[in-house]
Amino acid sequence: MRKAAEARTPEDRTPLKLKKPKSKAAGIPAVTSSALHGIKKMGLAKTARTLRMVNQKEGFDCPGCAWPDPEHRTSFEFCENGAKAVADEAMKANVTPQFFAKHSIQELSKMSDYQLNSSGRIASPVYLGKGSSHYEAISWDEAFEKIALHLNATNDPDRSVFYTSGRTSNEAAFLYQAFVRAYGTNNLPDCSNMCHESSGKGLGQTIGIGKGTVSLDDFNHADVIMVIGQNPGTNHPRMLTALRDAKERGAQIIHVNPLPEAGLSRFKHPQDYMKANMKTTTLADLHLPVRIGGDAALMKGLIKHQLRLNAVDESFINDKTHGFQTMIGQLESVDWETIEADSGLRREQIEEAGSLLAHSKATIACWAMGLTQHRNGVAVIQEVVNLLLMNGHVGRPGAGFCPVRGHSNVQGDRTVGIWEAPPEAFIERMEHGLGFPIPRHHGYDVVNAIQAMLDGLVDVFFCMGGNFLSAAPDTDQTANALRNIGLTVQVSTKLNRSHLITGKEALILPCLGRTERDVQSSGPQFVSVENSMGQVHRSRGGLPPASHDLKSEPWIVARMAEATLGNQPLEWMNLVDDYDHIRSLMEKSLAGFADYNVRVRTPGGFPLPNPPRDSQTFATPTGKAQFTTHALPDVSVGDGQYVLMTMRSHDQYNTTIYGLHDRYRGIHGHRRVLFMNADDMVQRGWKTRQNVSIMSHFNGETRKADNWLVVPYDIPKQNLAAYFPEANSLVPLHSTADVSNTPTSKWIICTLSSTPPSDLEEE
Ligand SMILES: Nc1nc2c(c(=O)[nH]1)N[C@H]1C(S)=C(S)[C@@H](COP(=O)(O)OP(=O)(O)OC[C@H]3O[C@@H](n4cnc5c(=O)[nH]c(N)nc54)[C@H](O)[C@@H]3O)O[C@H]1N2
Ligand SMILES: Nc1nc2c(c(=O)[nH]1)N[C@H]1C(S)=C(S)[C@@H](COP(=O)(O)OP(=O)(O)OC[C@H]3O[C@@H](n4cnc5c(=O)[nH]c(N)nc54)[C@H](O)[C@@H]3O)O[C@H]1N2
Ligand SMILES: [Mo]
Repeated sequence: MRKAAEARTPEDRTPLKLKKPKSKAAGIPAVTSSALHGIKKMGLAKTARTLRMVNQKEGFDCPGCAWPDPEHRTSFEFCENGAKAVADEAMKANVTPQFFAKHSIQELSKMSDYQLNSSGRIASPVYLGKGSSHYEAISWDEAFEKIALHLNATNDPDRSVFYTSGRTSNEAAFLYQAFVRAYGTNNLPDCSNMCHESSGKGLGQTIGIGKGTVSLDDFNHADVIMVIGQNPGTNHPRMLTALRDAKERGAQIIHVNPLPEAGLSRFKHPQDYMKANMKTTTLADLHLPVRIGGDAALMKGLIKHQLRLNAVDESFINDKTHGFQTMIGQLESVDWETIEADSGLRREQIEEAGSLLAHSKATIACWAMGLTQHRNGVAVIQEVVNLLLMNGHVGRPGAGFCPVRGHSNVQGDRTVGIWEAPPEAFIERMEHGLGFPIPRHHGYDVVNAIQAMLDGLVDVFFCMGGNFLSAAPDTDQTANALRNIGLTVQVSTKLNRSHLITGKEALILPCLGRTERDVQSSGPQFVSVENSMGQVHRSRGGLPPASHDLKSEPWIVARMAEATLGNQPLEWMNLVDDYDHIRSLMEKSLAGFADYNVRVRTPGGFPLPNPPRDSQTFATPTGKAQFTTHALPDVSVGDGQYVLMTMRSHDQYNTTIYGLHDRYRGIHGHRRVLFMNADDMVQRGWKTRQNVSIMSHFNGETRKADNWLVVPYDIPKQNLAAYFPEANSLVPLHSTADVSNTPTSKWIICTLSSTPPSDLEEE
């Protein structure tokens, strides 16, 4: 019989070692760390061979992040964390049916996320039967028969849900959404719902496109670059090179972050060591240690200061925008006292930044999860839009919006149709290209999908990559949701907790990774991806597959489609014989993809149309860029309460844990730490390593997680930080951003106790 598996990551047993947080990013430790990671996992020769293929025009796209590649690449165009991502994928395929015979689901669930991932690549398809405690080998044919049986058991296609994580190529994602829509539903939640959905919605409503407007070259022409709520030293290390180059050309950088993230203080390009250049560059000219959630107030302050300095581009505002007067009218009712209290910053600090902005001829605003994962995620991004629009900083060299995407193809997936709520024009074009009708009613996003599962409305849950259980909010609730399902299917490369908390039956279908050769019946294939700046380009894996039994994602989709729908309404297997066939269908079905098969073959790829960037045109209802007016959010925190944000360490890729160190923040050997302001600790009488329980509070409900070690840190008072995914059990399912419905992973109201209170039983 199957015994209940642990949904939450087990508590760390390794000791916590503390060092002084770093004020400098990269450098020799980064070079050795990436080399060591590779060598430990792949061996020396393979490491050298593999890393030379990353991000080259004829190589594969780094599965790390979505930061674009420069025109002039070095032969080592990767970073420390990209190297970790590549080495992680290049591990041996030790997760075999024998491995599963040895370890029950329950036993595996006692392993840490780090141990699960370290088990290696998944070697062949496996199946978990009803009530069974172990996965067993299954053939690909039988696996697809099972999936088809479940999908065809109902005549309501909306009882099936199809998730996508953001590594999936354009070809796989396009084919997948075509199948899902042919099957009859728009239930296509994706990781974007938990990530940059607020950016997509915020920008879509105001500038008419849900994407950024800058290209990499704009960084060479910017006067001021704002980096807001983002930790590039860890999560987008190659961005530091762009920032360094911009600095050397005279740009100034403003860093808005509750934490003094190392990458933005001093930076040394790791590859400079090879040239014996020992110079470091100070990146941020100004660090604004905003309180968690205080960015909206800060933006209002910056706009106020610009107005006072008369830094306003009147002709741009008159010709190209709408709503300016209403926006500044509302601003009059916001006083500096409130701005200071809400942002946690002094007026002089804000004015200093405002003056830099007022003198800038070209400003770029970059941001990531520090803005999007808030209740007002959409509104705060629209305040950033207000700030830049008032000086016309869009659609001219060196200026614009730069939401820095996470997963390496999350933007491309959305472009090609992974979208639970596609607009009518998108559907019409897709219908025309595909040649069959597409359902109009919108599907579930991530949070609504979990609720639907809890409500017993879902029979089949298919995941194209990712780790839904651990990435989603409210781990215990999400686990209950998944256990409620008939069949869960995971297309994966590595073992994770979503393989252990499953529906009544479960399948794991192992796939090729980005780095591996993909050969179909017509011969070797390449795929395409879109980077954070809308450039579409090729990616071709070069390594032999980790196991002979791995299939490509497009092939898996085509076989599932064929098993479920037969040869209707598309000839699925014919499409994957040669990925050019998929791309031909994309040419007809998507705006901006004309001549895809030709243009994708040009070295470096091609940019998708971006009307704000290309011609300062804005596809909004008014035909103009839209200023918006928002009241300040309530950011008050009660006595004895704190706001917790969840974030990434330097040694993880989302839920994949590469190691137990967060080098730049001085944390070693242990992940269950709670970063806390030293004065707040003194007030509670707590010392470093105090063991505490965290209780989160939302709508009268309490969630609790025990055994966190407190670490004093340079973080505003009443603010706390802990790592994702350990802290996800504290994120309430329905605490989401307005409009985007993104979980508020950076705004969790908490209390702390040094001994677990007895009246709250752990669930
Ligand atoms: N190595 C590595 N690379 C990655 C990833 C990874 O896990 N590892 N993940 C990828 C993915 S999917 C994504 S989305 C990106 C994520 O990239 P980031 O958004 O940089 O990731 P987070 O660790 O969530 O960090 C958010 C930052 O926001 C700050 N912050 C928190 N709350 C606030 C706030 O209220 N206001 C402001 N101004 N700042 C705040 C935090 O201090 C932190 O510096 O990285 C991508 N790249
Ligand atoms: N509390 C909290 N929660 C968060 C966040 C946060 O900041 N705080 N961040 C959110 C964000 S920004 C995101 S993007 C999500 C991430 O959510 P997901 O994308 O669902 O999670 P990942 O951890 O990136 O998924 C890792 C798994 O993907 C599989 N994988 C890796 N490469 C491939 C591949 O090429 N193909 C396939 N099929 N599978 C592959 C491996 O099996 C691996 O275990 O998490 C969100 N959750
Ligand atoms: Mo993300």
